[in-house]
Amino acid sequence: MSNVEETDVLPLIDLRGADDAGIRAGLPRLEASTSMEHQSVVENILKMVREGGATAVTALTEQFDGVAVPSLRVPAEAMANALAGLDEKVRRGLEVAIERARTFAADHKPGPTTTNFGPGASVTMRWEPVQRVGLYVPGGLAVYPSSVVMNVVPAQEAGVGSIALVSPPAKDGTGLPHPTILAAAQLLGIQEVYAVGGAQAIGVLAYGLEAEADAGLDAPLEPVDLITGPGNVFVATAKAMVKGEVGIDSEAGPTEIAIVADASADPKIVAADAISQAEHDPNAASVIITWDPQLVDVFRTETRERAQKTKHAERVLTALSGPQSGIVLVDDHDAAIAAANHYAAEHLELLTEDPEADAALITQAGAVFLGTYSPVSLGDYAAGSNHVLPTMGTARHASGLNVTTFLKAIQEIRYDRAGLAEVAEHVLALSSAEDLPAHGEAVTAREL
Ligand code: HSO
Ligand code: ZN
Repeated sequence: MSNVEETDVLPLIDLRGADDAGIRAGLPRLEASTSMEHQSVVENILKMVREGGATAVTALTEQFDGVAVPSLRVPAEAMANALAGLDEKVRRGLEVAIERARTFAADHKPGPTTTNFGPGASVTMRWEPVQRVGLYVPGGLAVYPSSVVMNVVPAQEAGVGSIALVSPPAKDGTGLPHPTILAAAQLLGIQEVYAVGGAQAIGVLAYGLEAEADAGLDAPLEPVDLITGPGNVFVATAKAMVKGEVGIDSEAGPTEIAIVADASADPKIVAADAISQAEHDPNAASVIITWDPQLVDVFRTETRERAQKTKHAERVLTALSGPQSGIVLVDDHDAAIAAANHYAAEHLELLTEDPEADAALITQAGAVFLGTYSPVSLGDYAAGSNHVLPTMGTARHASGLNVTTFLKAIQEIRYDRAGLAEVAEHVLALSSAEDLPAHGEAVTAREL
């Protein structure tokens, strides 16, 4: 693309003069990456889980994680030990995160509503929790006890009665998932935890497992109704494959942050926040949107200098200089808001003169962070909001994890004779228009 100037970090994406369609087309975006190769590997793994049960799962863990797992189900004692060994400050941090997430979630549990269409004619909508939820927690580089909180708390507040957690065994010789993951689960009262990761973990949740004492599974693992939680490309591919048989939250892509910033923004803060999300993944996206050409160099220089000094500089610099990141320069404030809406960021920060007024103009984003003192990393841990949010522009149609993710709506139809008589002729007209006369006859069969 000729309007992209390659630089070290945050390449300039000059969309000045572009119309609305041009702005949409010019925004930097990572291409979705699941290949045929991934699909055939995952298909095979799922088949092995279905056919080989717990023994096959243990063998797959040895093959892919290089870990021999003595007990697929994490023993209660190991859970208790993990919490006992948790650093006191981390425990307090998790407790505050849980408390805030719970207070927030409790506010969103919808009650039943009844709509009356006249005497003897009403429809009620009421909400019931998903019965059993499976939560995938990734291992490896990224160990996120905070994600355990973000997935479990809204499920619990929705009233989900049964939650199973799966996470790959750490390579520390214990055959157990990472201790902070176990500690977070224990803190939340989750007792059903399994040491399994990757596509095989998704298979286990979708199909269940029969008890197999030799594999450390004394009781059967019942299949779940809904799987949530992020994972690598194999996990995402497996989730897409079992979808339909079970519900899934979404296929989460790498983290992204967009920042609309004007001359009132402190460049140090713009840089720190852009770097904070780039820290997750070399494929993470950091996009700064501005209409002040003089700020391009200011933001870039500040970000470069800060990025070079950060602990995970290599990962961060890769993310910041990738084709998914950059500084988007547009003509004016309106165009900046339009760009933010088209981008539909997982996280959108408004570091502008009037973030409150700007927030009112935002129609597409996973979460919006208003002003200097609402950084994304606050939302990642302790704002009370959820950090599992739609990525890759899916905020156009999807929402962040919340209580309703774990609820189903049931519609109850309650008509009496007079209520049915009132509307019968319209049912008959429509059923004959669709050449489905038995539909109409089901109404006239009744004494009206
Ligand atoms: N920013 C990530 C969540 C996270 N950050 C977990 C730190 N730990 C996606 O929203
Ligand atoms: Zn984060």
